[in-house]
Amino acid sequence: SIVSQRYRTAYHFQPPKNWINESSYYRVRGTTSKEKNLQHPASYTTFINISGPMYYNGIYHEFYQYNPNGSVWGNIVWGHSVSTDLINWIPLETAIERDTPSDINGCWTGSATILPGNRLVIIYTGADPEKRQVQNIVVPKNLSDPYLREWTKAGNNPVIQPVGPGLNSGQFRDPTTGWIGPDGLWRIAVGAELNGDSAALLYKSKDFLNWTRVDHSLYSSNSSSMWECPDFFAVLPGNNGGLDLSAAIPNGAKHVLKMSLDSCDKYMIGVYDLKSDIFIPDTVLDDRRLWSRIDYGNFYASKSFFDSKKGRRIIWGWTNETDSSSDDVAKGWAGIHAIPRTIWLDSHGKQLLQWPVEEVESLRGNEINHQGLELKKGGLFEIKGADSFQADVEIDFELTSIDNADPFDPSWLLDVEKHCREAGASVSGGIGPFGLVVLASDNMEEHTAVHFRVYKSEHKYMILMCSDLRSSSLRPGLYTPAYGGFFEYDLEKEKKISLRTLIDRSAVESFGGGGRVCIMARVYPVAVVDGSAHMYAFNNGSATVRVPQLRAWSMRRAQVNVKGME
Ligand code: DQQ
Repeated sequence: SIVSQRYRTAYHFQPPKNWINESSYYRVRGTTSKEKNLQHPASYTTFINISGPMYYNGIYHEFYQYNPNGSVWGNIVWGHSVSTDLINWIPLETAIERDTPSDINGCWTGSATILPGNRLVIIYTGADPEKRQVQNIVVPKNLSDPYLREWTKAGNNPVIQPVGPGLNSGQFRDPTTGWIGPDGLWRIAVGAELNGDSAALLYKSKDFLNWTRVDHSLYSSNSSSMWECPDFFAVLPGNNGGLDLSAAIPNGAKHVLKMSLDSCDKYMIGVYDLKSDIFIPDTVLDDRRLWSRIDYGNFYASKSFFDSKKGRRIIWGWTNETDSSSDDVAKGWAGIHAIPRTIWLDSHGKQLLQWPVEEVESLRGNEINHQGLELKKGGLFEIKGADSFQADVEIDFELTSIDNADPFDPSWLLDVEKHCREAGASVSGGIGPFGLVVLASDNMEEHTAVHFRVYKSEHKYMILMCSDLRSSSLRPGLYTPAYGGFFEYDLEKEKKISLRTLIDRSAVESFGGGGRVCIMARVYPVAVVDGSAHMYAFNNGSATVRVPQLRAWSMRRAQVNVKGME
């Protein structure tokens, strides 16, 4: 149908047509997936989060969770696609099916680990006949198949049972990639509820098959009761090269613990103490609303992996639909994955930075380039010539003075979305808002704004970045928040604030301040049609802002899970 074509993304990872996501709605709308399912006949499948991403023998693998035979969340198995460039994907047959007692009620999230001798193993969560969550192993059946289509389950599955005092057997899932300790033993962490706290439980093994639980957690917190999809990896401050967890971690490295909760992915930076085998965060904030986020928009259950081809760490998240369930039926598909991002630690060791993998630039065509623009208060510069539905835009904003910055109020950090609603794109401030308006109709009735504001805190500057969806569509019944995040910025040293936005029909994925704040969003414009949308750089702040460089490209369509002739 028309609806399905106009919102279907052109270069984000998504399932083949007629596959649908069901589990998203209870996150954003407060309805249960069950309620949603009751509204529809059982004739479509469920597309959920990423599992076990990896690079192995020249091929990138992306596994994902889906329900092959029904509209009810459940029956989860692993779909599988492969790629040589992380952008174009070939769909393959299901990799892990529900066919043993230890996964009969679902093959849930897991991770891949490359063992010495280039041996490959995946550990994943299964739901057993009693719906207890257990951890299972699969290995490739035939290593001479470059795509690794078939997988063999270990005879001793489940390799980890949900046993031990205080452990909730229904909240015990999503094992991490393994890392090797100085004693030569493998470790993994598993997300769990332990005595009512959220925990990353720690397990050890010699051979990746026989596991023992370590008597303490890698880390736990009483600020919530469960973490999904924990991710644990090492990073070197200021070095955008990734580290391989299957090798010894160099001195000076820090560790990151990522966890999924509250509909978003949060992280802590700290030190992994090898002696006591625990993760010690640099700062512990009791109020989890203040924890740093991988992405401040629609992005959940991400997984990272070490890419030995290019020596980088890549993180990947899942983005659900935010239109209505009947729209999903009309579209015949739902759910996408964000563009894979290189992830690394800034030189102060305080904040993760992310950037779309360079391969996405291979889709760029038709470069638009402007230099030396000046945006006075109320200034609006139309960016013409690029495909406004499929574009990659990079803008540098340069402040002419930082004296006008309004004072920062730390209480905004508790609810940044509220602040973005109050400090919208048309509300003038000292410095900012300035930024980008995309998918705008002729009269601006419909538009999505991505913008910055600069605030002065005691000894530093705080930059607010918002991705405001409130006017993104004239259609009712959509989830249209004003997403937002803050980052610290040394404006005395660096006068430029960069914005990069990937526009992909119903996706607007933005990277502020060189990847300090990332915001993934879904939009469903209706007034603009192909060729009719406008794109602008704007400034509504009192202080003039310069744009030393603005580049935009039209983005070609990628081959994403295209079956046969589509
Ligand atoms: N969904 C999976 C779990 C994971 C959650 C089940 C995250 O393994 O914790 O489909 O979306």
